[in-house]
Formats: sequence, C-alpha cells, structure tokens
Amino acid sequence: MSNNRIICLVDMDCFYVQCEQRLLPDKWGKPCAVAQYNNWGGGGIIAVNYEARAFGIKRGMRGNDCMKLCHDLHIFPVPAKNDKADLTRYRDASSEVFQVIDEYIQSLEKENKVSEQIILERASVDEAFLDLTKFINSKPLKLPDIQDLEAFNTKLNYNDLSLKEWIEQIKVRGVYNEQHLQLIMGALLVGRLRQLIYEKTQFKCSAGISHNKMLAKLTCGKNKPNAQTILPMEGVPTYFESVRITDVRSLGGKLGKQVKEMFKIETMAQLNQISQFLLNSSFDSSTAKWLHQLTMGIDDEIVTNRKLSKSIGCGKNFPGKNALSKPQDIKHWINVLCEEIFTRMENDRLTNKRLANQIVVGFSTAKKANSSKSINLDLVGDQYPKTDYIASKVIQTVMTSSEQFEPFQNLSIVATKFTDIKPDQFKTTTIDKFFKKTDIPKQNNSKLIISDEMEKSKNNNLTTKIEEIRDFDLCAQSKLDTDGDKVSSKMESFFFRKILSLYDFNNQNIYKMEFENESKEQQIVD
Ligand code: DCP
Ligand code: MG
Repeated sequence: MSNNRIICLVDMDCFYVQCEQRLLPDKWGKPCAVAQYNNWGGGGIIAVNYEARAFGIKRGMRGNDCMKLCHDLHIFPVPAKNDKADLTRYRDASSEVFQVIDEYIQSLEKENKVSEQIILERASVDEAFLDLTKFINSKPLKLPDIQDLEAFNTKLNYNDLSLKEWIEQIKVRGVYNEQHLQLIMGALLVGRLRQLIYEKTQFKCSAGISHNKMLAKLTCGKNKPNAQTILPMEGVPTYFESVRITDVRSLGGKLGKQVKEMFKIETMAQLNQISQFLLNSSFDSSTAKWLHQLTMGIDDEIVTNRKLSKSIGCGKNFPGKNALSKPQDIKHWINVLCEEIFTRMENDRLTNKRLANQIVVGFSTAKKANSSKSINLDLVGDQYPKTDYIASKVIQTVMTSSEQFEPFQNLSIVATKFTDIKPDQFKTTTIDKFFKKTDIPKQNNSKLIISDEMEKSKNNNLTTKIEEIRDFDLCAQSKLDTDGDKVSSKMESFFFRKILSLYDFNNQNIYKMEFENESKEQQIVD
C-alpha cells in the first residue's frame, strides 16, 4: 500500500543563520546571511534567512553582490580555526535539536508504555525523518480541533483547498478516511515537537507530513518558514505539475538530470506521462518501475533508525591561485584536516560508542574533479590509531596517486563505515569514570594523578586492561616524565595513551588521576 505509513520530515529554517542570530539576538527578524570565512567578493553565501530571501538573496551568491540587493543585510562570517571554516557551532546546535527530538520521542513512547514505536532518522545537520506509523496506529483515531492544528501553522497541499475546507469536507462526508485522520494526527504530533524545539532552542523549523520520505521532504519546503504542510495522496497529481524532477530527493543528481535531458521534460507530472514502455527501453526494468512509481508519489524507502550521522567529514577548497602544488603544503593541510577529523572521531567514539572503519580522502584537480581514495583503518580493539598515523596514511595515499602533479583545488577527509563498539569491548567507558577533569592549562606541566578508586581496582580490572594494551607500548614516544620505580612501563604506556586521547580532543584540559598509596604526582611535560 502506498499510503499506509505516516512519515514526517522536520527541517530547521535557515539553520546556520538562526544559530548566529541566537548569539546576536538583536538580529532576529532582520535580513541576515552566513558567508564562508574567505573574504573574496564578500565571502560565499551558504545560508540565507527568509527576510533576506525576500530581497532575492540566495545561497551561492557573493556577499558583496548581496549587499547591493539589500543594504541592511547582516552577513555573519562562518567561524574559522586553523585558517579553515570551523562548523563546531552549527554541529553543537544540531545536537541540541536532536536531543529535543529524542527526548520527545521517549516521552511519547513512555506515555504509551511501549518502546521503539517511533523511528527517527537523522538525514542531515538540520533534518530528521520520523516514521510515526506504529505510534499513530496504536492510538484511537479522532479528528482534533482545527484550532489545535492552526496553532502550529498547519497548511494543506491538496489542490487549492485550505486546511479548514478540507477538514469541513471530511466532516461533511461523515465517513472519515483513515489515512486522512492519520495524517492529521501526525501533524499534531509534529506540531508539538516543533513547538518544543522552539521553546528549548529558540530555533524555528518546518515540517512535511505525508506517506513517504519523498513526499514528506517535498511538502516540507512548500510553506517554509515556521510552517508544516500535509500532503495527502490525492494531492500528488496536481502538486507534481509544479515539482521539478531534480527537486525530488533521489533524483537530485545525475539520474534526474539524465531523465530530464533524455525526455526533454522538467516536471514530475511530465515524467508521469512517459510510457512504461519508453522508460523500460531507456533504463533497466527495476529503475524504470521505480521511476514510474515515484511519479505517482510512491516511494518505499524506509525510515532507518539512525540518530547519528553516517559520516564525519571535513574539507577545504583551494580555489584559483591558492591551489596546492607543493608537497609540503599538501602535507600541511592533510595534517590540519586529520587533526580536526581525529578530534571529532575521538569525541564521537567516546560519546556514541562506535568506530569508523574507513577514511575516504577526496581531492580535485583542474583535470579531474572529485577523485577519491579509501583507506581501511584495520582497527584492532576499541581505539583509533594516533592522529600522526592516520595523517601519514592519508599523505601516503594522496602523494602516491597520479594526480599529485596537478595542483589540488580541494581536499576532504571523511570518516565512514561506522560499527558499534560492543559494551564489553568498550574498555575505556569503565576506565573513564576514574578520570576527573581539571582546569590545568595546556602549557602548565599538567599533573597526572591516579584516583583512589582506580588504585583499588588496579589488581583486577585495570591490570587486565593494561595487559591488553601491552602491544601498544608508546613509552619511547612519551613525553611523560615518569618515575621508573613507581610506574611500570606498561602502566606508563597505558597512561600516555589515555592522556593522549583525552588530551587531544579536549585540547585545553587534561584529566586528573590520583595515586592512593604513593600520593605521587607524575608530571606531563607538554
Ligand atoms: N549548508 C551549506 N552548504 C550547502 C547547503 C547547506 O553549508 N550547500 C548548510 C547551511 C544551512 C544548513 O546547512 O543553514 C542546512 O541546510 P538547508 O538546506 O536545510 O538550508 P537552510 O536550513 O539554511 O534553509 P531552509 O530553511 O531552506 O532549510
Ligand atoms: Mg534547513
């Protein structure tokens, strides 16, 4: 059945702009944009709020051109670190939003005394799909007050009917269409979620409520900002007269372009008119069938239970004369990117108890855009190798590729192929509780002290862990100023590894441990 699921998409409105406005509240309600940190032409615009869009300002324009369209435009530069964009602010804000969504789902399921009824899929930094089917099916269906829906700025995407007219029609007919009621209940649930997101984060968002991912995504954009739009199956044929093929999420790339050019058409309604015979003669049978179903608003793609992003990536462009031609420059930037990615991978490992198994290095040259090479990390156990090791592997891979003779116009590194660390495998979670955060500044010969608790368990738990890491004796590289009598070399290597990982991603902080018996403070000389 094409309409037996209730799928929603929640998408934050002009997300990066809102993140900046929250830090500078004077700017709420005023035309604003966010520009990439480089200054050429006033920076490249990557996010535009709706007040600025009214002046014709769009993503991809240069800041200076935007200022000509709107003199009052405020342009926020993307924060920069190590001479490259630093997106931490937006990622953190995204985590806040997902935390609210997660808590909301948990509260609904708790109320219903069941778990895993609602599926949440993180689709991007500011988008989430929700499959509400099971939850809604477990509730008695009833038509809510129209005011409740209007309070959430709910619209209808069905010919030119207003929400009110549609609901009146439903009432008059007396026989309620189950799918319509389910959509309306979905809209109420998502409306409450949007309100909660606003209350907890100050961010406004929009939502699409329909029967599958394709329709939810399309209809979400229909009445942005700060609105939600219901698309019933009956609304699809008329709506698709105005939907461009390449606006459909699975047709945004090469295939969509190919379809458009092949049949000289623009819209989904036009694609619907292409006969199955013609589609079959142009594509393999499964693609042809799938394309035809899309044109009828049918999309079977499931909402996957995924609260975390599938990859962690960072990159930098080197346009024009900034292209990297010298090996030392390429090495420098690979090191910078690896430093960033490793910090985020480590954070992710500890927070989300998972490990990336592959690194994909991407680069473009004037001759060849978007080359990529994969590196398997060949992980043993529950930890990553050191940043230097990852960086050297990346450098080796990139420098031995034939493209090295062409200057690099961009470089990117993406960590991917995540696997969960099984609880019994994740040794550091049990060890982490022994570490206390301290505010000792980086340059200050920070202290390494083992806690009482750690000492007590030294003979069982910890000893095993130390044994397990004996193959990683980093003693020789260690900057740890050890007292050989007090600390065995195995212990040293363990501490050094531990300190390294904690130190690396906290950057400014070091973790503090205390010896019980010796009350001896070991120095880490930075
Ligand atoms: N983004 C980016 N570069 C792009 C697309 C997006 O840096 N090519 C960033 C900036 C956006 C954020 O990701 O604020 C979310 O992307 P969206 O496509 O959801 O765009 P917005 O949230 O800005 O606007 P909208 O209200 O249309 O969702
Ligand atoms: Mg958005």
